[in-house]
Amino acid sequence: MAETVLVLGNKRYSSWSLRGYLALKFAGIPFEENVIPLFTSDTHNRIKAFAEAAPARVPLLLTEGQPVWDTLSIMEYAAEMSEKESLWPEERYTRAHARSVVAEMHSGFAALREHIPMNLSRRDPYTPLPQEVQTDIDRICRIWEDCRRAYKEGGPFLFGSLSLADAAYAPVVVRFRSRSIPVSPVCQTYMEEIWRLPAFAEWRQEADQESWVIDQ
Ligand SMILES: N[C@@H](CCC(=O)N[C@@H](CS)C(=O)NCC(=O)O)C(=O)O
Repeated sequence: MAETVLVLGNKRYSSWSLRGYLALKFAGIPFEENVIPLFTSDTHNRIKAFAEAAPARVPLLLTEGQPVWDTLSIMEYAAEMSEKESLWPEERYTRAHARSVVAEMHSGFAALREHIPMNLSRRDPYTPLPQEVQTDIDRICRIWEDCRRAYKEGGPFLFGSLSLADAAYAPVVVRFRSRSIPVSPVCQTYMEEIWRLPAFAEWRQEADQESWVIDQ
């Protein structure tokens, strides 16, 4: 097996996998991918076969002969191993702010997740939006707008230059786009920046080639 392997779910659907994948790509860490189809009768066993001690969830990183699981841990590992610039902002409070918005993504937005799962092959408007979904959308737009206002001098991403916060919110960009969610011009511009990222473009190309499609 290669030195570093990232076990992923289907690229069309696996939002957590996309976050882990972008974190490693942003960090410039070379890795092999192993894509496991989700929602099948042997998904559990196929993931478990990589690491009995880890939960049967993707993404799962195998490196240094050991498993690293849960996206936040994979992101932190990527940040520590980054061969390029830091994946967290340099300034201490800005770094804490970035960790806050990543943690909020990791533990929150249940309504958005439930009603608008990531699906890269879907393009149809969702109307009317349930109130709890609109509340999640409004909160995310507030986060993006606050970040863009505070850090716009540093570049086009949430914290100016590319950071793990952008990896965390990339699947939200897919969700908003797939269901034509109306957002402010600032949010729209940010979404376009994420859409154009070379690592994300590669992911989308591979997602398009996946033959296995589910209806969701
Ligand atoms: N908290 C975990 C969540 C990971 C997760 O739920 N992944 C989904 C795919 S996006 C999964 O592995 N599903 C497989 C299954 O439930 O059988 C993380 O942050 O990595």
